[in-house]
Amino acid sequence: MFEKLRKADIKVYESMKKELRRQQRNIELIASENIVSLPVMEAMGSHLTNKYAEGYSGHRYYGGCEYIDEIETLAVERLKKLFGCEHANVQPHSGANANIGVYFAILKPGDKVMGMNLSQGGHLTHGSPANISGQYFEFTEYGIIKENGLIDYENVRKIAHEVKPKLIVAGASAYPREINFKIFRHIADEVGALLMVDMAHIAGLVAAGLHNNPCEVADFVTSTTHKTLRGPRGGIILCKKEYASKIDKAIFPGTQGGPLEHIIAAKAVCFKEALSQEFKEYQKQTIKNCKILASELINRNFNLLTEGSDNHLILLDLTNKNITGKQAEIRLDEAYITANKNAIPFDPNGALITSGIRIGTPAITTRGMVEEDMVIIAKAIDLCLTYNEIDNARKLVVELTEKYKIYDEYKLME
Ligand code: DSN
Repeated sequence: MFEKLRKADIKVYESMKKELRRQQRNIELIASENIVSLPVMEAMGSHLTNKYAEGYSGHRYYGGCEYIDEIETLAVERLKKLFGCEHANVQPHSGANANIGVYFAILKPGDKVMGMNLSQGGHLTHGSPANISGQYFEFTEYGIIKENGLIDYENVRKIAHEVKPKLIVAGASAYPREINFKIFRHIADEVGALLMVDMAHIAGLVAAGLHNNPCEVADFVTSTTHKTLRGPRGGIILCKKEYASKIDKAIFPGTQGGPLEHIIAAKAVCFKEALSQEFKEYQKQTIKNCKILASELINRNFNLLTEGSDNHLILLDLTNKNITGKQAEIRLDEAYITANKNAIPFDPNGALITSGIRIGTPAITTRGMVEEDMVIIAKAIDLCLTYNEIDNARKLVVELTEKYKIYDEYKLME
């Protein structure tokens, strides 16, 4: 594979090769990353990128879309089956575009919305002042209970009654516990608000039936397709039938032009994979691995937000380890462990330095790692962050990544 590229553009080829080696050499603990299958990659890297297909299946603004229609219809139908939803749009180029699409469909500039505070687990597109969401709409933040790190549902209710928002956004990027979407539905109903759930992080767990399904209660559900769902980089919107036309118009022509049909084909492949029993077993193992990693880290005197995890991610509070999140990220990287610094709630070090590290098990579980490997990973993290023994940690990492190769059987790049 990639032989033509090697001959045509050695610079790009060499950088891609180095990145593949990095992915093979490192333990990937970024909670929002995963490793796609070769069929997903093949669909992404295909001739479908040649085709313009503005519009939707059966109603395109270009000729020659009959096979594109087959593919996009397949993606939509599989997605509806996967999450049991009434309507699906597979065209958003990303999770951020999916969120903006929902806002554009139902809000006017200046409308009141509620979203989770970014430093307490939310996402930029849930009303951060740095994001279009925070600049065009009047967001009020809710957050967690300082003492236990759990979402403060009572405070969400109180704020909702005060603010009377048109829309409540639920969902998080760094929250290690199951979110009770039914409570959000009750609160939204009490104040006459619409409910949107951004399930990007947990979509794979929801698909496998291991997390309550927001499609049962929310008016709109958005997601990326590349995190726990293990598909190509992209976004989706699911909604009730009554909003189908508004949502479709908000994506095209509202906020996007031509859909990326090569990515939509890869989404269709990903949804087929996600409907399989093997995928359910993978998600179970992802959660199992996360629980073991959490308890091993607690045994090594690490503080975890909420003291554990129900899902695929852990948020480490490093304030007892005399190291910032930024320093920890660098030190882990030196030992070939990839993770990201993350603000902890009420972080004294701010968003650029931070006092936390977010880690997740989706990618290492795809790689085949199991419980006993989590013990080794916890030991390597401890060697880095508590004892600053980078060389010893790196040895443990290299042994593990040699054992669990990625794409090895495909000989992607020699
Ligand atoms: N940037 C993603 C994450 O890492 O969680 C969220 O979109």
